[in-house]
Amino acid sequence: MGDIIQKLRDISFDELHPNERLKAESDYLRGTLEQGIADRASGGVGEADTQLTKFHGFYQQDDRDLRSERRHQKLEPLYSFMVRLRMPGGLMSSRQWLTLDDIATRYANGTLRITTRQTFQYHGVLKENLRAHLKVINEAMLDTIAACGDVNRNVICTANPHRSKVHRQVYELAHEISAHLMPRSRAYHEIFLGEERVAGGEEEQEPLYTRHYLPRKFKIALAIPPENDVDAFAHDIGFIADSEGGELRGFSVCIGGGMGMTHGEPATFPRLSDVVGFCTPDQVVEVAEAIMLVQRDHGDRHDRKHARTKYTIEDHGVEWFREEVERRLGYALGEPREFHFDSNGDRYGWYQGDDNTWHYGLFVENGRIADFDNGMKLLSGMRGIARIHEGDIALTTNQNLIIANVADDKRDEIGALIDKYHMVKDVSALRRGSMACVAFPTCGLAMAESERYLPSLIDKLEQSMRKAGLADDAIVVRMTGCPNGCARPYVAEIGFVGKALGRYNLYLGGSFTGERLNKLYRENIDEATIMKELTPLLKRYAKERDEGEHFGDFVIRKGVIKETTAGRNFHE
Ligand code: SRM
Ligand code: SF4
Repeated sequence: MGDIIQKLRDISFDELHPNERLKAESDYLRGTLEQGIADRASGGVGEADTQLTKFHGFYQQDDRDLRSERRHQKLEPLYSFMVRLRMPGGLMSSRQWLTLDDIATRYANGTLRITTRQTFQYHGVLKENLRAHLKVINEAMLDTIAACGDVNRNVICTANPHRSKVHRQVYELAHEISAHLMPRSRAYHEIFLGEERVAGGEEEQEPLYTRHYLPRKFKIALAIPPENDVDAFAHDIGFIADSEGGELRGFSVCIGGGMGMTHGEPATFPRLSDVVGFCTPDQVVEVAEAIMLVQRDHGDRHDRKHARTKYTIEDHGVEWFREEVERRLGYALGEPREFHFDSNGDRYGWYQGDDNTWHYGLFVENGRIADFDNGMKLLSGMRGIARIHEGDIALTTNQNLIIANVADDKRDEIGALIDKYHMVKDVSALRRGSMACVAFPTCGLAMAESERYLPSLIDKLEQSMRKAGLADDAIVVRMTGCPNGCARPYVAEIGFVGKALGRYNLYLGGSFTGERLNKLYRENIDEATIMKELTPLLKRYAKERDEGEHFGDFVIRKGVIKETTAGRNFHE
């Protein structure tokens, strides 16, 4: 713990980002949250506490569709909270599903939102319902601790542990990493679950994080080749499983990935991680800890736009970072193993795992589970399924879900419910490979629509695809409402990044497997221009592609876009 305590004691908080004082003086994430939540005069909490709620897994938001109307009426913004679960590996029982579904209607906006990090978000939770909401989650043996904030976030892994022994082992390791890197402060239990406070010293309260926590969010993903559903290179740490004959041998270790950037600020950029070594399964938790602690002690605490691990690595060099990690570990990492990915998408429909049990992959457009006006009743349908399904339900990092380990005698019944509730539309491969972040109306940072808009843009792109003879072809398309990159758009073959209402930057040339960044192709364009740009390119792709060539590779081979070699030349 020495490095950070010493360093931060020597520096005045005035020299650091204001959030640093806030964290350190928050009494281990308590702040004035207790009072703020109890105060009924406002629907929100105090400014400082809005930062602290994140560490407990929820965000103060206001309805942006109503923001200006309420301002005109001299009313405070219509505050509510987005609540995010910590669910490493994204697995729950049917029983847990039913509980989570119940509180979506009771305390939130009646929908469940699968996120790109394999968990659920609730939107529209009012302050007076927060405690009750979190208590029910706790009773279901789940929590929201560290789902947001400057800590290690929800640990993600290739979906569905019931598929094979390796999937199970990797899932269990995701849980171990998550548990090990959890903040130890009891603030959450005291403020929201009514636990009595027991005084404790610094080491007791936060042995890993100290009262300073991390400079910024920190993310870990575990991938099982040939599937790169988690986009292993887009996170602070990526662990890529190496297995032989169904036995897990260890992980290639990747460090320094991240997506976020700011328009017009070339010092910010998405970056893919570097593969720096190998560790065995029993080393993976301590390796994750060592990497996180190097970042804790050397990450930038002045400028939050420069505070992720990717910038620490850019500033100090990847070799230096690896040596620091190895110094802490007391041993060198092994040689990375070879791996091969063939897609970063999900599997759909019925399929069998290694032990022949059945699983059903369900496409959920942009992760929103609701009963829609068009007759598709995902919420009611999943409720019906959860009532009879004795296995588990798994979430994916592509915002989809899997009805996992289905008993043989339940297959027909589940199939009938899928039909009854119109849960599966005839969806093109293009739509199945698409993903959009939340954006309006809840996201405070959105510059353009995303979840509410992408489906209609896909309608139009589907027409162009059909006309070009590409109706059955898969292209990875992702959209975000701002450059923060929540749907990992910079690794998509076609990426749309919001600039202003109705306007997007268009990125091309990511790989089908999530292993290459795309590049800016056109800036600040509207829908008509998007279609004008993409329609001829799709036609050309249909005519001139090589056998099996993916769209992202094609645009590079044809010189439409220059290849990126890593995050570093993203802006060139
Ligand atoms: Fe994100 C901030 C939603 C995954 C990069 N993200 C936000 C906030 C909380 C807006 C805010 O700070 O006020 C968004 C809430 C919107 C809402 O109304 O729900 C938000 N992020 C999401 C989700 C729900 C998108 C989705 O449609 O699924 C994802 C939740 C994941 C989870 O369960 O934990 C989500 N965010 C990501 C990812 C993808 C990933 O982690 O694999 C990224 C890019 C990877 C990375 O971190 O580099 C991502 N979110 C950001 C950033 C930019 C961070 C940066 O380094 O610059 C922000 C803004 C910030 O932190 O300042 C952000
Ligand atoms: Fe909001 Fe931007 Fe993230 Fe989309 S990418 S959810 S608009 S922060």
